[in-house]
Amino acid sequence: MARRRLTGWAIILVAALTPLVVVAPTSAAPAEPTTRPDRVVVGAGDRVRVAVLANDRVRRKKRARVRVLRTPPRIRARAVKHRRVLVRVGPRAKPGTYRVRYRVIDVRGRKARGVIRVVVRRGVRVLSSAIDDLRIEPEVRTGYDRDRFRHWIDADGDGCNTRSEVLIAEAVTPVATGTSCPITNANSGGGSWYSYFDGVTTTSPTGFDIDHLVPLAEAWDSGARTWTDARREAFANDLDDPRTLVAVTASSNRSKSDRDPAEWLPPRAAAHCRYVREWVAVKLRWDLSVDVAERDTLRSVTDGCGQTTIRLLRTP
Ligand SMILES: [Ca+2]
Ligand SMILES: [Ca+2]
Repeated sequence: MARRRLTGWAIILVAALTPLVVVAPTSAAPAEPTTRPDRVVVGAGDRVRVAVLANDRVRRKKRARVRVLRTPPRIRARAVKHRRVLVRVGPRAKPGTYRVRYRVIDVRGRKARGVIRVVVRRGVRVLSSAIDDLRIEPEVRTGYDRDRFRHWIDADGDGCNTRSEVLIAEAVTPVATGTSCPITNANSGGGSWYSYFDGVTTTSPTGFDIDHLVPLAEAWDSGARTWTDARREAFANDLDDPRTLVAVTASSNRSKSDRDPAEWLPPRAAAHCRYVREWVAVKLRWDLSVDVAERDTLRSVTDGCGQTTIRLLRTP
């Protein structure tokens, strides 16, 4: 008890000797609400959610309100949850830049105005809208045979087959050009290649496969079984869209086999967004369907990819 009383006296003594310090109020008024300069790239018919409140120091910002003030013709916009504006681009919107004006009101009633610049481009689709465009159909493997897709042809007769053409196109270090095809399994032509599935670089093409991003069997299941032989050949040797065929390590190609994204994704997590973008682009290009599990995986990966678009390059 005596010890506790002594401690009490010590505290009073220290307090008395401590000079009075004037502390500036730390609870300064929270910063004004700030909107962020936003620019989104979209295609006609797209929907995109845009976060509009940049200042995360606005108190209890969860209750800040957003109100859309004005939208240009062919663009619709409204405030949605989590201080976002849902922008819907009309299917007939022409390429160009449109401005959506809005206002943010924080819990103290203070206001800030902002603008979303909506850049409409031809042949572009927001990835989430592109996934919604995919037809859902049950997949049928009946009758599949890899030989039903004639592949590794030399369509332009220059002595390089499709496999070599892809290696030449994708070489990180360009291959030496010559009169005959410089790429064979024994001769790399001086090129080097990067496999984005697993982050491996090589100067030897023997360790690399040319992957049909949408595997031949998956293409068969999701629509190619009804195609002509000529269309299947065009798909299997597609050099007009660099996403259909991709040079990757043989080990990653073989671990993938004929699986779709619900069953297999590249071992490198940083590659998932690119993989899904390209998968969706190839399926749309060739008018192939998806199954439900595949569509769900495409959506869930896309949720982690931010605002992202794909270029549409449909077959004639
Ligand atoms: Ca050729
Ligand atoms: Ca599938």
